[in-house]
Amino acid sequence: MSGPRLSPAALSALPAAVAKPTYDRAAVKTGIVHLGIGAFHRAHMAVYTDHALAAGDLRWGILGASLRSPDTRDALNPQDGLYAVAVKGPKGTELRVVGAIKSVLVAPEDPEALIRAMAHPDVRIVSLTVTEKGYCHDPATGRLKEDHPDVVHDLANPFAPRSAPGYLVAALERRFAAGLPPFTVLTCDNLPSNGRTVRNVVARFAALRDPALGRRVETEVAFPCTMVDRIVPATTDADRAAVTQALGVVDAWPVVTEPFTQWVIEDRFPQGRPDWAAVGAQMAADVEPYEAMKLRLLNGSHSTLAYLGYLSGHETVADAMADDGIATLVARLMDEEVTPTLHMPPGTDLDAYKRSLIERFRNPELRHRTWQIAMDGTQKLPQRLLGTARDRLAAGASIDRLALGVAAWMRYVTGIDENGAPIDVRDPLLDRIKALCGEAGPSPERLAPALMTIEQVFGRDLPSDQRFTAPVIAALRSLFEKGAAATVRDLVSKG
Ligand code: CS2
Repeated sequence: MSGPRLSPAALSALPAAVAKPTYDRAAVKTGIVHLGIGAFHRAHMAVYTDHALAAGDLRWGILGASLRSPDTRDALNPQDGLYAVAVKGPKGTELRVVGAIKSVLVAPEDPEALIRAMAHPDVRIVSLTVTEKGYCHDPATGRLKEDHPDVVHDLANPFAPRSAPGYLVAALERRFAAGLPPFTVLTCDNLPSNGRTVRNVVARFAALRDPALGRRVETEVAFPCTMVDRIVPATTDADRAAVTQALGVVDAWPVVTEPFTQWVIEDRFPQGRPDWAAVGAQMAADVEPYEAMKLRLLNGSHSTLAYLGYLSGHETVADAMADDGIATLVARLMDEEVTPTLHMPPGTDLDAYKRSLIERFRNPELRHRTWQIAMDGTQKLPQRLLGTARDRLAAGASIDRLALGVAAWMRYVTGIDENGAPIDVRDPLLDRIKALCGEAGPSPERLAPALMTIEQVFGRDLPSDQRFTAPVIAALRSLFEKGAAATVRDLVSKG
C-alpha cells in the first residue's frame, strides 16, 4: 500500500465520521507498559485507556512491547503509535483512531530498554496479553514450569530475559533496589483466576532467583484478576485496504473487531489506575465467577466450534454457526453441560449472556478463522473444557458434548483432515503431539489414551477416570469413522 501514512498531522484531515484522539497526545505520560502488544490489546484495553485519556487524566499513556516479533513496532512507530479500530456490526463499520499507545519496542532487540522502561517511576501498571503459553506455566496445575527453556534461560540471564515472568521479575527487582513502589501486574489473558495464577508463577520465578525477592513479590505486588472479552480476528490484507480507503491515509496495521466489549477488573491498584470504570469497565470485588463464565461458555464453545468447524470444512466461526448441527450442539453444550457448573452472583442473566454469545458467534462481518482459534489447544483445553468436565464428573453428570470437543481436538492434532489434506497445527507442544500421534496411528483406542498422557493438559485424574476416557474414545471413534458432520448430527439427534 502506498500513499501518505496515518500520523498526528493527518488526524485533522480524517473524514468526520472517524473518531480520533481529542486530547493533547504530546502531554501524555507513560503510566502503563504493556507486554504482548497484539491485536487483542489494541482493540480492548488500549481503547478503554484511550477513552480514559480523553476524559482528561493524561498519566496513562501506554508503552507497548513485543516479546518476539518486530511487526507491530514496524507498523505503528512510523504512525506515532496511532492505528484504527474498525468495529464491524450489523450497522456497518465504525472507525476510531486510538492514540493511547505512545510507542512500541521490541524486547529481544534491547532487553535492557524494556526493563528500564518498566522500572520508570511514572509507570504504575504493567499489563499483559502474552497468550496462555506466554506465562511458561503448566496449564493443568497453574504452576511455573521450571524446566521450560525460557525459564531456564531467564534464570541464567536475569537481565536479558525472554519470557514475561523474566521481564516482570527483572523490573520489579530494579524498582525494589531503587526504593520505588512496585507496579501492579495486570494480566489480560484467558487463564483461570488469571491474577492469582500469574502471581504464583511470577512469585515462584522470583523465589528461584532469590527467596527474599520471591517473598517481596508475593506480599507487595498486586495482581488483580480480570475478565477480558472482545472478539478480535487477525487483521487481513483486505481489512488493511478497506481501512486505508476509509481513512484516506495508509494504516499499516488496523485492528478489526465486534461491537461487544467487556472488561471486569478486580479493583486492586495500590499505585492508582486510569478511571476505566467511567468508560465502561466493571470493577468487581470478585472477578472469578465472571472469568469462569466467560472461559467456559465463550472460549469453551469457541474451541469446540474451532475443531469441529475446521474438521467439517468451515473456515470461520460464523460459517460453523450457520451449520444447524454445530449451532445446536454448541447451544446444548452451553445450556446442559456448562451452565450447571457456574456459580454466578445473584442477578446475573446467563440466558441473556448465552443469547448474546450466539449472536456474536454468528456475526457474518467478522471472519474469525476456526484455524486461528484452534491454535495452542494444549494451553486452552484445561480452562475451557476440562475444568468443566471435572466439575460435571464430580457431580455425577454426563459430559458427552464436552467429550466431543476434546475428541475433536485429538482428531485435529493428527494433522490430517477428513480429505487427507495436511492441517497446519500450531502448538507449543507440537513435537510431543506429533510423536504421540505417530506412535498411536489413527486408532481411537490408542490415540486418545496416548494424548491423555500429556499431564500438563489432562492432569493425572482424567486419564484414569473411565467416565472421562470412555466418552472421549467413543467420540473420537465416530470422528474417524463417520467424520465430524455425521458425528455432530448423531449427537444432536440423540437430544
Ligand atoms: C479465542 C479468543 O482465539 C481464541 O482462542 O477463543 O481469543 C476469543 O476470541 C476471546 O477470548 C474473546 O474475548
